[in-house]
Amino acid sequence: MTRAVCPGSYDPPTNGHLDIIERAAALFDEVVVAVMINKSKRGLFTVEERMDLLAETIAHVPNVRVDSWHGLLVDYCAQNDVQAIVKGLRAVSDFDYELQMAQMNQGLTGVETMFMPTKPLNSFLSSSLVKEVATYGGEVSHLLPPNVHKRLVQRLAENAR
Ligand code: COD
Repeated sequence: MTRAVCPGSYDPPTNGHLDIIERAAALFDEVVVAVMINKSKRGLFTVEERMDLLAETIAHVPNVRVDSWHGLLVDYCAQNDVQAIVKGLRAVSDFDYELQMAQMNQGLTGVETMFMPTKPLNSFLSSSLVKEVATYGGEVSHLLPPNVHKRLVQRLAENAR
């Protein structure tokens, strides 16, 4: 059985994330979407909320499940029999940092990273830009799964009170 992980912050998940997860699911027997916990970074959504959003978003893909992890990604892979890390690449700027992480991870435990080019439609798309645009009232519904958009609008309204 081949198992891959799509790790990330997912604060919140975007159409770019969803596309990579769906395409990875077509290549591996099982894909785990791992919300990586960074205790020094306070997100707009809690880890549990992100996991719920992801689970709703990928409910139509049977071989995908959601998990979370605090610590090194390579340790998650070793403890969960994960053979490959799948990352989406938006631009050359992503590649610089992603290459470093892939080489570090490969050196640590031998786990391989596979890069998947994003669809051109999603190449400018990041969780942080979406949050910034939405905070100032910009239209982002076309960039997010509908459940995520709904929760984002709610959360920004709660925070503005
Ligand atoms: N199109 C396609 N793919 C995309 C898009 C898009 N528009 N946006 C994001 N992605 C992909 C990228 O592959 C990205 O890596 C992934 O989705 C997740 O994106 P984010 O923004 O949610 O998450 P990041 O980039 O903050 O995640 C970084 C990690 C948490 C994966 C990384 O820091 C990590 O592995 N941390 C664990 C600790 C560790 O092991 N550190 C040592 C690393 S060598």
